[in-house]
Amino acid sequence: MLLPSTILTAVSRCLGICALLAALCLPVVVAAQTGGPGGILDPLPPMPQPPENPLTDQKALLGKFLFWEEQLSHDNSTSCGTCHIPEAGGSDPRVQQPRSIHPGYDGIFGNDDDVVGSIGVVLQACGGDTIDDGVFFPERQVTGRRSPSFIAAGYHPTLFWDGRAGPEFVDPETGQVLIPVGGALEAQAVAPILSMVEMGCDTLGWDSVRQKLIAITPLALATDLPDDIIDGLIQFPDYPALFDNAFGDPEISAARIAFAIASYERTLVPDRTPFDLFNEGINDALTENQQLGLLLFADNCLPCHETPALGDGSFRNIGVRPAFEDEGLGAVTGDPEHAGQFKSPSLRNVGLRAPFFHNGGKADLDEVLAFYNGGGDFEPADPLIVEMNLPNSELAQIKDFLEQGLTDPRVEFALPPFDHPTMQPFFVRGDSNADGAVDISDAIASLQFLFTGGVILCEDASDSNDDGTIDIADPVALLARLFVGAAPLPAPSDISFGPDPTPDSLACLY
Ligand code: HEC
Ligand code: HEC
Ligand SMILES: [Ca+2]
Ligand SMILES: [Ca+2]
Ligand SMILES: [Ca+2]
Ligand SMILES: [Ca+2]
Repeated sequence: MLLPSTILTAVSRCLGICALLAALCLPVVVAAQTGGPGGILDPLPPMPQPPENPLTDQKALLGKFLFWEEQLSHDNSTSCGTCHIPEAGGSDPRVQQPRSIHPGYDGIFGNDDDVVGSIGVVLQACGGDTIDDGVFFPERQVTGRRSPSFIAAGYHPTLFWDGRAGPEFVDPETGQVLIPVGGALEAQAVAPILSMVEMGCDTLGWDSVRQKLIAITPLALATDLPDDIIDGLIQFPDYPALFDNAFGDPEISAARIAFAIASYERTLVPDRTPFDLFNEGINDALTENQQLGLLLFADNCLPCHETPALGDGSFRNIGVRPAFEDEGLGAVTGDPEHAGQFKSPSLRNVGLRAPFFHNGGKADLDEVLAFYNGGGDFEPADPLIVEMNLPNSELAQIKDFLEQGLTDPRVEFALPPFDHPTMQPFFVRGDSNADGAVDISDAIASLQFLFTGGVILCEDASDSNDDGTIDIADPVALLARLFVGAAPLPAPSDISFGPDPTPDSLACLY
């Protein structure tokens, strides 16, 4: 078999720059022979679509509305997109927020098994009463795993870190199998909406979701609507009209919600990374350093990341944490062989997505590479995870390749088709100085804002009494809460982080 030109270029550059790396290049050439005609790997194909849900522009448009629809959560706070943002590599950017921590297996905050999860909803009865969950109450709950990317997820036959969604899609309302194979995106999409951690309340059913969608104005809470959404709203001002456009009649069902969201996700193909351009023969799309990183990646990482998506969706225990803490696939299949196995995800746009792994346990790519270099942190069951013992200079090259070479600029900068509305900012009422706590210093910041020209990032947070204006009554209300034991401030109160439920003209620049 003839070697593709690009890999020859890469190899010769490698040899040219550093003859010492020749030994390293050899196995890469072998790997390259298994690749496609364009270069090292086959180009990213169109996203697979099941025949039962063929992709149409109309369904994808509805899916885009639904994916970014905050009103799809029972408390109007959270859309799919709240936890899955393109600019964050398809994951949740709220990781600096201390409230994003889940206490992990031991239930105790502040130690090694803690997880960087995603902030969801307060555990709540659908009638409105909050429920003390003994962990997060009265705050919002946090998912027990890191939010993975929704972009390129459709290349995996099964979804979630533990593979519990797909390939079959069963209609949650009728129990009928609607898609026997290839329906992982559909199967996944119906889960968060009713989940009482992510978007739902304890007894939420599809009838309530349907009634709500019929009644609301689409994307009424979102701002900066992209052009296709604005055009869509002009033609189809409500959800029945959008469903009619997508499916031929206005009926709203769980299956149709799933079909539409999955269709939208299938339009998001992140195939304009520097790596893709290099693979197409544009040799300077990757810097020489990144090309060397690619060779090292091909040599060390391809067994599990060798698909055009750069993640083969196979399940492995690579030793991120002891398997008993989170059994991953093992808990889904009940097979002890699968204990601690998690899905090898697509690495496209991984540079935008820190922290890493199913527990968000590695803060950056340096930590991920140190992890692989040492052969895992805990006994990896997978024989392919072995000490690599690469020098730091080579780890830096792999990092450069991963971080720069795999980032699609349209994802990073939210350009079409990755453009999207802006979700409501979350804040804590009373927290004028935005340090996460509500105390006397907030009253001072609020007074400085009023009288000495101090700056406030989130005016809504300073509007302690939520009357839509900031004046002396706000620090007074805050001081009453702090020192006279007055009732909690209006939602999102000083004890619960969230969006402003009452519209006003105040700005919140988080
Ligand atoms: C509160 C945050 C949150 C919300 C809201 C949310 N997700 Fe997720 N999403 C997650 C987390 C966390 C996971 C991983 C869960 C696991 O693996 O157990 C996940 C997993 C996924 C995956 C699987 C990716 C893969 O490679 O396995 C997809 C796709 C996805 N979500 C899409 C959606 C859609 C569509 C919605 C809305 C209907 C949604 N998410 C709502 C946090 C969220
Ligand atoms: C034995 C298979 C295997 C090999 C070899 C392997 N990986 Fe992985 N990779 C995985 C699995 C499985 C996960 C998810 C593990 C988890 O979260 O528990 C993963 C996750 C990752 C992630 C985190 C992605 C995210 O979104 O959180 C990065 C980055 C990564 N791998 C890079 C690499 C690099 C670089 C190499 C080579 C040095 C490599 N991998 C080698 C299987 C592998
Ligand atoms: Ca813990
Ligand atoms: Ca504060
Ligand atoms: Ca006020
Ligand atoms: Ca308000």
